[in-house]
Amino acid sequence: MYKEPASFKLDIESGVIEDSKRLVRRLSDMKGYFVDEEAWKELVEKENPVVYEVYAVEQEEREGDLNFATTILYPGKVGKEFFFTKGHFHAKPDRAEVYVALKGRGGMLLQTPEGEARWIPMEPGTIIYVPPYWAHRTVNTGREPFIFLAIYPADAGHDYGTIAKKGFSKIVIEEDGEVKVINNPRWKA
Ligand code: S6P
Ligand code: ZN
Repeated sequence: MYKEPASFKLDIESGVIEDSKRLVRRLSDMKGYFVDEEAWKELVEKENPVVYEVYAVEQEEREGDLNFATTILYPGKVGKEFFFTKGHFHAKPDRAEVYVALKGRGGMLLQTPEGEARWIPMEPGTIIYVPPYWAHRTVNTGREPFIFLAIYPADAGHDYGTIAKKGFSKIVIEEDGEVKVINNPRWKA
């Protein structure tokens, strides 16, 4: 009746968790996500880079249990827009989450179902509490891989549909050598 306690090895330098499930997202997996579609197409045809990798340790979907995963989000841009993760609400939208930044520089966009957005910068040591109901996407604003750990309820699940269709109301770009969080020109409330 009791599950066996377990420990896992995280390589802090690479972000890899031993004996976890690896998922790779290439730029071609993110059609429609970036504002500059021409730049997206060009980069997909040229090198189709890996945008991020996830190393996840997941339990059966059961209330009360926990999953965790590291993400390695690579540096890069599509047009002016920094590389980011797809971003999602939880399938059970009232499930919260905790992020711990380990390496590199970046930040998190959070958004309510009504489209109210927040930007929180992240550096090694930053811990973010993602409250229930907020969609979340991470962005690499640096020049090296941005690595973080996420801990989330085993029954949270992922709802990618809304964000895939509408995106976030803010985007994160580089302009004049600066990181800027601006309104998404394609956003419709
Ligand atoms: C899971 C957690 C992270 C993300 C990962 C990739 O709830 O938020 O492990 O899954 O950073 O992002 P995404 O949006 O493609 O799932
Ligand atoms: Zn999540």
